[in-house]
Order: sequence, then structure tokens, then C-alpha cells
Amino acid sequence: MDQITTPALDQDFIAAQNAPLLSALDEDYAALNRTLDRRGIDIEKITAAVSAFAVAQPTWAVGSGGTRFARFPMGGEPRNIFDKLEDCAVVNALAGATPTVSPHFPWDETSDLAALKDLAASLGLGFDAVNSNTFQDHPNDARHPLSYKYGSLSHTDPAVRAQAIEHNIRCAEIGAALGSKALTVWIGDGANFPGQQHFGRAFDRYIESAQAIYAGIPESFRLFLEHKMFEPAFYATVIQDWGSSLLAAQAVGDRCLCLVDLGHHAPNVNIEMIVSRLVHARKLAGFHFNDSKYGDDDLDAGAIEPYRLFLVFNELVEAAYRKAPGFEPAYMLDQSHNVTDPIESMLSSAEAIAGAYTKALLVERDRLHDAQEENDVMMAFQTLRRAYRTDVTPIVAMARMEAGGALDTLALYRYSGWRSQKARERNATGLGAGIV
Ligand code: RM4
Ligand code: MN
Ligand code: MN
Repeated sequence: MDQITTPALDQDFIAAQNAPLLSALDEDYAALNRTLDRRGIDIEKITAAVSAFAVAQPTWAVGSGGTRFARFPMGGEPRNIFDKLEDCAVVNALAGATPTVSPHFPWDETSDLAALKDLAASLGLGFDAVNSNTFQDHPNDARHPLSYKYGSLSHTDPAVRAQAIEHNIRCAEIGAALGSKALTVWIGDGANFPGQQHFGRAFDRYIESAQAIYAGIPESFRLFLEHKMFEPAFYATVIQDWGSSLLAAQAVGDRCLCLVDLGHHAPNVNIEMIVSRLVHARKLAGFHFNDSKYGDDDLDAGAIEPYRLFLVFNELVEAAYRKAPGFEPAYMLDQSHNVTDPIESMLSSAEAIAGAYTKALLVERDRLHDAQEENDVMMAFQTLRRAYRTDVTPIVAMARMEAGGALDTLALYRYSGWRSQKARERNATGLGAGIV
């Protein structure tokens, strides 16, 4: 494979672009330091924590996404998993906070896993949770003669369930070869009409299948169950909420955990509270970050409800602060970029997530806990609000630079000319990447 040459991956180039922005950053950082100092907060500690923060990139997010109505492919979008890794590497080089990728099979199928591993290593990327896919048929795969039209792990036909179980185990095998340590299972199983499905039997069958997957994956692996309220099934979904997910995870085993995707709930559901409950149960697998106005909109993190993102992080930081047993969350972006350049969306999302995390770190925990114990409602509320109101941009930028990233990620990305270079090199397929 040819060496990939682009200013977007060149550390010296990034440092040179950062240089003229440094003195303004130093001034802003010093001002914020004075503010935080008055609150007894050590800015350096916060910056170091933010610099160490990482969120995985989903391979399916670097292609143009779409809706069930249409997809508008952009020039230069990745054609396969190798191209996707290149794009993820650009995001990581500039964001400095996205060093792993989460692949999806069969979308990322390749006959040359060794080459994939080599490319990832040469780009400085690792592999996060592997995602299985039994929400669509695999017509080009002889291992998938049966259809998932009426479900997969909860299907009435044992042969379809066996096929779906096999697929999941194979995904974990691929993951193990790539250095991943977790398998994420999200199924589309459910019902479009009342009466279509026996709720209890479908759930029993799901649990039995999940147990079989658990027994078939490496012992070093964690199994993440992802719930979603609706879509593609519009009346009922087998693992529709965190309650179903928790019941299933408890029935499966210790290394089986519940994954929360921000977009998979009814409007107004208190997702930060779900985090707290799953931490309590020692069952929080991690998070899929995105934002939404109505449903599983998969918009850029923090685009619609940044306060909610902060409140979720507040619970995550709280769990880390009190060293909650079994708390080892896997963080991943899960977005669909229909009208933006996915690399730009991932860059701005990584920044939004780092910002929400930073604000959560600024919450004066002891003060909050005291106010809670004393039923000082206003003080408790204001303690959160004070952290949320703080402009943490200088910390996020400083942390990103310390992690090797760019101070102005979007400007540098555009200046690098990556997309137009790729538009020349990658002939459009119109297929392959993204979700329709
Ligand atoms: C689902 C869910 C899964 C993702 C698919 C593409 O809604 O969020 O995590 O793998 O979309
Ligand atoms: Mn998801
Ligand atoms: Mn989703």
C-alpha cells in the first residue's frame, strides 16, 4: 500500500499551524486558570484528564449517511474499510482524542485482516468494540442463506437464530484478531403491528441466543447489548429499553453489559438517570454519543441538547469520582452524517464531547454532595450550572494540542485539501459507505 501523504497527518505541519494561535490560547488559558483557581480547581489536572480522554470512531460514520428516502454521496467518500481507516486517521490526527475505530460487519468485510491490522497500526489506530449486523440480510454471503426479515436472535425459526448467533461469534473472532475486546449487539428485531409478536416468547428466545453468543466468544471479551425504542420495528422492539437490556444482561453473565445510545429513547427520557442506574447495577457498558431532536436522528454530539450531554457526563464523572465498582465505560461516537463532510462532523463532535466532559470535571463535587444532603436545592442546582456556564474552550484546545491535535481542527482540515484529494483518488461507488 502506498504511503498516505497529506498535511492532515503530518505532526510537524499541525504544530506549525498551531504556532500562530498559541499566544491567544495562552492568554485565554491564563484567564480561565484565574477563574478556576478562585474555585479551588487545578486547571492543569483538568487539562491532563481531558487530554487523556478518548472516544472511538464508528467506521460507518465516515461515509455519507442517508435516510430511508435518499442518500446523497459526496465525492471522495471511502469505498471500503481501508479508506475508512484513512479518514478515521485524519480525524484522530486533528482531534487527538479518537484513537480507536469500531468496525461493523459485514459492512467492513475484508479478506485480508492482516493488511487491515497493518494499516491501522501504521496509522496509529486501534480497534474498539466490533458491531454485528443482523438487521439486514447478507445476500452475498453463503453463511447467510436465511432472511432476517422477521427477526434474528429472537426469530421464531431456530435455524435463523443459529445463523445470527454464528454471525455474532464470527464478528468476535474477527474482533479478537484485530485486537478488539468487545462485541456490540444491536438487533432490529421487533414488531410493526400489535399482535405480530409474542412479547414474552421473543424475549426468551433473545436471551437464549445472547447466552449462546456469550458462550461462544473469547473469555477476554465483553458483550454489549444495545437497546433502542423503535426503528426499524415501529410498534415494539425486543430490546427496547434499558430495563429489557438489564434483564437480558443479568441473565447472560458478568461480562454482559448494557450499552446506552443517546438517540435510542423516547423524547424527554432522563438518560443521565439511566446512566446512574446502570452504574449502580454494575452493568453500564458504555455510550454511543450523538444528538437528536425527535428520534434516532444521529446528529452531531451536542448539536441539539448540549446541556443533556453535560448532565450525562456529570453522572459518568460522578461514577469515576466515587470509583464505582465495575465502572469501565467504552465511549463511541455513533452518528450519521447526511449533509456534512463526516470528517468535519466527527471533529466538531469530538470537541463537543470533550467540552461536556470538561464541564463535568469542573463540577465541585463536595459542594454538590453537601448541598444535596442538606436539601439546599438552589445551591445544588447552581453548582451544576456554574460548571456548565464556564467557557472551557481554552482547556479543550490546550488538551487537544497536548494530545498532538490541531488548535483549529476545521481550518486545518479544510486547508489540507484532504477531501478534494480523495475525490480525485477514490472513484465514486455510490454504495458501500454510510447508511441509507
Ligand atoms: C443503530 C444502532 C447501532 C448502529 C446502527 C448502525 O441504530 O445505533 O449502534 O450500529 O444503528
Ligand atoms: Mn448505536
Ligand atoms: Mn442508532
